[in-house]
Amino acid sequence: SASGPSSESTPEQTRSHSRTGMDPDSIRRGIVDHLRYSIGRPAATLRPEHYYRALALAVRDRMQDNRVASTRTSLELGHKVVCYFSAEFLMGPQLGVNLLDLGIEAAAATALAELGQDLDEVLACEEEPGLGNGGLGRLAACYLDSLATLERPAIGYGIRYEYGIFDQEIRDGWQVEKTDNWLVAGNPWEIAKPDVSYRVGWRGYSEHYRDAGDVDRVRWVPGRVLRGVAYDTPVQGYDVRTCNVLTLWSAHAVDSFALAAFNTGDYYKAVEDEVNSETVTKVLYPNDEPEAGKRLRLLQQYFFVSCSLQHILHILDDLAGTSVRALPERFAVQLNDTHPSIAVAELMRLLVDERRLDWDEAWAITVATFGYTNHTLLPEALETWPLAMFDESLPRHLEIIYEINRRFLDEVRAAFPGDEARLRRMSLIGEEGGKTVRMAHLATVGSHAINGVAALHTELLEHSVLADFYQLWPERFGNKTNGVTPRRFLARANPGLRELLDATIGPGWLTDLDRLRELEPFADDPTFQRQWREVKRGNKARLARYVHEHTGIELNPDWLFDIQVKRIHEYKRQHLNVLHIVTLYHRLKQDPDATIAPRAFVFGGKAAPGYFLAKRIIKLINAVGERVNNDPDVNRFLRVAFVPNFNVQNAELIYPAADLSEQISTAGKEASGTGNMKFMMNGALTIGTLDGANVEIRDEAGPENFFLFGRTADEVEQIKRDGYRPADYVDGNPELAAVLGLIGDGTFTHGDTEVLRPVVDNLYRDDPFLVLADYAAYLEAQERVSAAWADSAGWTRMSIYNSARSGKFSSDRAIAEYCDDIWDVGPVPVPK
Ligand code: GLG
Repeated sequence: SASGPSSESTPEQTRSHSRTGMDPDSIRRGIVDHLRYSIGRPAATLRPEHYYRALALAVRDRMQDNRVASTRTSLELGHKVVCYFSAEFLMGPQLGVNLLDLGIEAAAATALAELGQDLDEVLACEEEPGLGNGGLGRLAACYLDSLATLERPAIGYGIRYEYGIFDQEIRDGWQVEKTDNWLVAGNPWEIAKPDVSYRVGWRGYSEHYRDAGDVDRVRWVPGRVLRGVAYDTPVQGYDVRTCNVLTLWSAHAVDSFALAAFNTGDYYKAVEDEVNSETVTKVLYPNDEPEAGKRLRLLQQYFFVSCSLQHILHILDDLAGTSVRALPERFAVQLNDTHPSIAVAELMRLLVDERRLDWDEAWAITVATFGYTNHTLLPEALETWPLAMFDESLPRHLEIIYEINRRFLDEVRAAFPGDEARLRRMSLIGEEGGKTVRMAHLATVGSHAINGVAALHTELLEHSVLADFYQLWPERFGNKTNGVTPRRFLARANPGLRELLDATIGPGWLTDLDRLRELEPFADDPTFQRQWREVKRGNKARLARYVHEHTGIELNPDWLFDIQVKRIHEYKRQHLNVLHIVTLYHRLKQDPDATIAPRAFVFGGKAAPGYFLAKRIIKLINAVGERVNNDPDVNRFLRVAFVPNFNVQNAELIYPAADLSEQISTAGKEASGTGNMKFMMNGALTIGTLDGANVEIRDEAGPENFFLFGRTADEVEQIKRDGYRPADYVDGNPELAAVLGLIGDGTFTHGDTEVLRPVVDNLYRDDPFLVLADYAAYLEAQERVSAAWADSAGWTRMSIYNSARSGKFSSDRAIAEYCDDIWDVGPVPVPK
């Protein structure tokens, strides 16, 4: 605190204390110091972005003090640490949440004001680190937030991509990708640790040798070696001293290699080696599903996993008297999807080849250390690597995987004698259509706990994709329904609601989200309802300004805001949403006297650059939007906006502005969803299928506060088994036929009948995600939405109930479950 040193403070602490105090004066001094010593520009040339960097550095200093205290407490006192391995961390802008977490938003605003700066303007200068594609990467970021807030020692381990997810521009209705050069202005949050550096091998061969004790051993002789360097970003908990860390690895050339080449005079060879090594962490793969067979992607995965495991073993070595055998007592490693699953083989290599443990002991340690979270059932998303490529890239790891597999299949054989088909299904090596290494199987066999991310998803996992493994080890499986952090997605994103909640139920809800239930008694209170609507209207006006600024489209904040933001994917069915819009357009055009409750449809999301149909769906949305927004017959009732470059920053404006949340994936395809939770917390009602966490959202909100439609996962499977014929649905529904006709006949594309043809043809001939089978039910549910919207008090009550009952979807609940059931890590309060 600013009031001065406590009695135990050393002189050194006293100094740092006053330098890093939390009052406006200390913060202002911190900013001024950093402007002078870290930014170093003449005062007359200082712009808001310089104040942003100076404030960020001043905030980071304060977090570093907490970080030092946290490390001391957790490591020296011998507490277990959670290590979250993830190829993606979609952290979002840092300054706002860090101010919130430290409780210094007002103090920072005052300090800046004294320097003639505006906090909001300074906040807007931050370039967000887009080191993730979507839900999976953002989940990792929410989990780091909750781990720190729940005072659990934790390290996030990942990759410091030089280019994150591409920036999306919309030109003539098409997505255009631009590289995301997020580091170009520097990143004030990270601390480079050139001394925290590990060598990572690649290619080469393995050989037998005799060690000093004349024991036969195997070692890997890599053909190439890179160096990983740690960059640490502090992760502050909310209203606690705990500050954890996100360690991201950056690839460099090994100095000695470069030197050797230089000495022989081949300077350019040396530089080239540096360039090649650095490509490993150059760019994030912009795909939800892995691109099978991309060697660089395997190298990225192995690179960060190897650095991270070496770092963990190094920390163990540094703890005097701690043997590597204590690994599972001191560290819990969670594999976020299969991307880091090569860790199972790498840890075995480190323990057996380098630490010389015997196989059985090493295996027991490995299984006790790892947990595996599965995030998808889509078959194309389950990672496999062509065997030949894997062998060439990681020859020693392939040998280890063979040995793991040999022992594992023996176990299966003992449990299910004579079941050859089962052995083939469960093997770590796939045989169908060219041999492959099955990474989901490796992760499953190497983990003591395996979880799905929503109740339905876990259930499907246990009975379809991983059914054989569930039958062998039912006790290893469990569900951990996803959650999202209310700090960013409620308090930061929705300051109006935050204030109303504080005033209505008092503080404390932000770390105990179940307390939102205390809103229920106010659900029908006219005064509270009016305040609730005012907050929502303010959020809608804020989004309308943003949309206007970025698209030129005008939205009326009094209309129903119907929003779908997420990756563009056939299974998420943005095109089903468009069919509804075109249906309304068609009805209004057919009948000049028709009126409907006015609606603003808002879309946002990126398509993987190589995903042809997803990019056509973006074009479809924009084409329909252009026509609708400019046609006076309909634009009194309908508007359609596509928000370019959906990211964490604009997401914070979008979720709080929604009246209606579109969660309309084909049942059985969306593992969980997390956007659905962010909308709910902010008082949106959901129109959705029984898919992913929608099921639990509906259970919590109450079925009367949720617009349900569509085939269930079982029905979807049944329809597919019976031979789905989408054309039958068109033949039986003249309105649907007319709607598809409008899309195909050039109505929305200035007469061009080719551009949207692939979307129509795909639906008519194939429709793998049952858009047409669910169309009628979707329209009927949308009618219920419109009817409910007409009753303002009724809608407001439902909106309040949705927020009030969203407590389950806090990432604090999810992380508490992981800590209790999988990691066995309790709170470690760091003294203030
Ligand atoms: C996946 C799934 C989402 C899930 C997310 C986090 O598709 O349904 O919510 O992980 O578990 N690739 C993803 O985003």
